[in-house]
Amino acid sequence: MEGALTARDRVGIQDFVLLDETTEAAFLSNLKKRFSKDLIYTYIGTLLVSVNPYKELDIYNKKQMEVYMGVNFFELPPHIYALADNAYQTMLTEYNNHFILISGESGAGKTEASKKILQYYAVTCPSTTLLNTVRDKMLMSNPVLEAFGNAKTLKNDNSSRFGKYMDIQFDSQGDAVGGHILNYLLEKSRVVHQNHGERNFHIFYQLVEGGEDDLLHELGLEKDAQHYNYLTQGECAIVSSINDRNDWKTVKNALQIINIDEINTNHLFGIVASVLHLGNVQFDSDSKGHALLNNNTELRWLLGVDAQSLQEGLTYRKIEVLSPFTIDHAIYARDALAKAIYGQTFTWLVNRINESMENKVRRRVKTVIGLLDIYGFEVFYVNSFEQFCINYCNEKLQQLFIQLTLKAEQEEYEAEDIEWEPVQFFNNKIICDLVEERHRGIISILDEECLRPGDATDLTFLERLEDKMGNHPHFVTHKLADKMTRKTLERGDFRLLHYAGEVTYCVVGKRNQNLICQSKNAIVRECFATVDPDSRRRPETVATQFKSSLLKLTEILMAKEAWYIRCLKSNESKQPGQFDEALIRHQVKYLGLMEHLRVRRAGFAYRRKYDVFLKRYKPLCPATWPHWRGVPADGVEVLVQHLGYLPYEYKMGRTKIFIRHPRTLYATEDAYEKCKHELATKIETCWRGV
Ligand code: AD9
Ligand code: MG
Repeated sequence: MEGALTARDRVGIQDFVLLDETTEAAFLSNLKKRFSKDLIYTYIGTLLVSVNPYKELDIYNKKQMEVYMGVNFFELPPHIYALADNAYQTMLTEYNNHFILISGESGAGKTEASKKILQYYAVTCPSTTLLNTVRDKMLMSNPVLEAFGNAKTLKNDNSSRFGKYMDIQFDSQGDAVGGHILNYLLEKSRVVHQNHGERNFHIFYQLVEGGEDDLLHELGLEKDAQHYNYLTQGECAIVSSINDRNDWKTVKNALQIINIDEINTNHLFGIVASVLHLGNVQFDSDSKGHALLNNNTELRWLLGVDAQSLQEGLTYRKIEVLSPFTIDHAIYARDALAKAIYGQTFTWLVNRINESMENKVRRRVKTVIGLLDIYGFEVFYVNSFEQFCINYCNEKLQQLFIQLTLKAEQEEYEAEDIEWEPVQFFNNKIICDLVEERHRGIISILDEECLRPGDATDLTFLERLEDKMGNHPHFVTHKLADKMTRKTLERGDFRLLHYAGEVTYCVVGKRNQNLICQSKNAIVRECFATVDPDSRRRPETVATQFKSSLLKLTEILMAKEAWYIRCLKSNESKQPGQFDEALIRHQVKYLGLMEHLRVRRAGFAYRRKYDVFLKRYKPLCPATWPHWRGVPADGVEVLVQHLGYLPYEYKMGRTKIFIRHPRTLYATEDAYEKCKHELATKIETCWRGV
């Protein structure tokens, strides 16, 4: 009977914590019910689950933002604005730093989510003209970085090929006054090579398709992507979901807003054009097998570089005397140069963006909210060094999530003597260790092989891996493949059983990519400023640099209060309205959502130190106001009794009160807000005395 349907039946439950049963089937059925009504957001406590709708929903606008401003989390339907607002309000009341970790596999909706959060702060934070200028710059950093750092892959038409952590800086009044970006390992190999069905970075197509005739003429470019080797390998220069011409206009406008002047803008496009010209440089071999440039004309477009030395750089190796390259070497040098130029330009852009977003209002930055949007876990038919780094990064973030939620939560209950039914979960630390452990992990072995003079090859690397890791439960080589997974493996491959699924990595070339920083080619070497200037120390490989940067990132994040958005990909074919149950079940599993739900249900959503809780809420009870003379824990007990908390709703730990459901705290907070105005003067007097 239609009329008898409750809201719960129609739109599902908006917080999984309130589900009648915590089975995977009940979880998926709730998610599916909501998705079919275009309700893509659902909570697990304060964690936000988001399912990619693959269609524009009319829920992201100023009106919606205003609805969510300052409203308690659970009073309105789940929304990304609610999470953004709650992080902001908590920052204001507790004067602490926060970060929002957005995770999920490639194409799940992380980048879209991070943009929506940034828009929310840009629109809803108090503003002045000067502040608005900074906010415009923060917003406009997105189209620029996406043009240079995103590309079409088989998984996502706008896939992030770099990791991004952005701090939004606030002053003591909660005004957004500045921003700062840290970027992580750009997938530079894409500049020179794309797999079938994939593209190079968007900016190349935007320039060629959208660039004004004068500009293209000046840069010696054809108005046709098909003309360029670096743009045609994937055989999909034109993509129906992408409008390169419009995007070109957006990017040019955005460059202006982030203060890149005309001269620098011209230089920037000059470099993009140079990379395309470089890709078209071809080599012939002479009678001795040495490489010769066969097309000299393209070199004149390589701006600012002396053609003679470039020619030598591309065809000769500098040892004591110049020694000629073979064609393979020459192509390698050409591609390495293209990647280096592009990589350096990307770093330069991030630096310029940071300068433009600097806090210039001379108000001290009091707190920050960090937004983390990285490349998602991905598995392709052929997976190489890039996928290894990307998936390792995802593994680290999963580990951080586990540490901050499942593990820390359970340890805290133990430390606080709170009765508790432990929840089992898979801890992926074992896989992180396999990759990064000092002296024993894959990266250490890769380092040793890269820096070992003489006879190291891709296959000796694989042999050393087999020796060291042979028995590891998450590592498989072709020798062990049949036994463990019954799937065969090529001789040059190894397989890792990641938290999110198994990935077969192709070893060939893994060492080469690391060796670029040791290149004998003077120009290539110059472009790699990361090589240690102190030549007595051995240079760091790309993998080791990446490992260190992730370690630093973890430290940055661990010092802040965390909020989580777990993005789920609804289907592989990027279709609106399709809920691929098997695909979603797999993600729910590996993201640990069921475990998170169990911990949340069995546990307590909020906890506060006794003194902090008492200090804030003591005006609500005559016995604790204006001063409580005993120990804070006793004061809190008296206070919550007075407020009518039921025994089930809270527990008293050693140093903190634990509150089971956010509603209880929100009711208390509402009462506090009401009485605050009446007591404003009294509170002030009292706090002065504390
Ligand atoms: V990757 O790891 O960078 O490859 P993301 O960042 O997780 O990936 P992205 O945010 O780029 O995925 O989303 C992929 C596409 O899904 C977008 O280009 C949109 O077309 C679509 N999408 C994602 N989220 C939403 C949404 N909230 N509303 C509508 C969305 N469409
Ligand atoms: Mg992305």
